[in-house]
Amino acid sequence: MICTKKLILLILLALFLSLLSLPQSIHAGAEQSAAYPSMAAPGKKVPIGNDHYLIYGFDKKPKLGMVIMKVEIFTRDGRKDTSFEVKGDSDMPSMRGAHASGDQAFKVSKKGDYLLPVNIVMPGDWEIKLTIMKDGKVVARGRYNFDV
Ligand SMILES: [Cu+2]
Repeated sequence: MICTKKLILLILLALFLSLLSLPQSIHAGAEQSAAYPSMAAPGKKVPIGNDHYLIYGFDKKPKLGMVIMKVEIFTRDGRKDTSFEVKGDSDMPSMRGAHASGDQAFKVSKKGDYLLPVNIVMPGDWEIKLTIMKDGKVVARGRYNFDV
């Protein structure tokens, strides 16, 4: 008798725990996006803390194939600053992981631009997540969503 009761209790507990963990997995995607706030449009100033801002853009309007993403970082008074590390992660939100590039480091050009090739492999919704680091610490994150 006691054994059956314990078993029922265990099953109820397991059911309860599985219900608790369900909403977490559903919201995982939203939380991930929240960590990367949507940035102002290409060409607009995006603040990095109080003393810097960035402006990002592309070598052409993103379309199928390779596009080069360009990020410029400026001090508050408008001088270029190349002392940051910039990483980009491109993916399609509607099919997360299918074309995820993972975090890729931008390379600093002679002109002091941070550049990263982004491979747009199919039409649809795309997202590029930026991570800005200084001295090994994350100082800002942002994302840009667009359709191809
Ligand atoms: Cu896709």
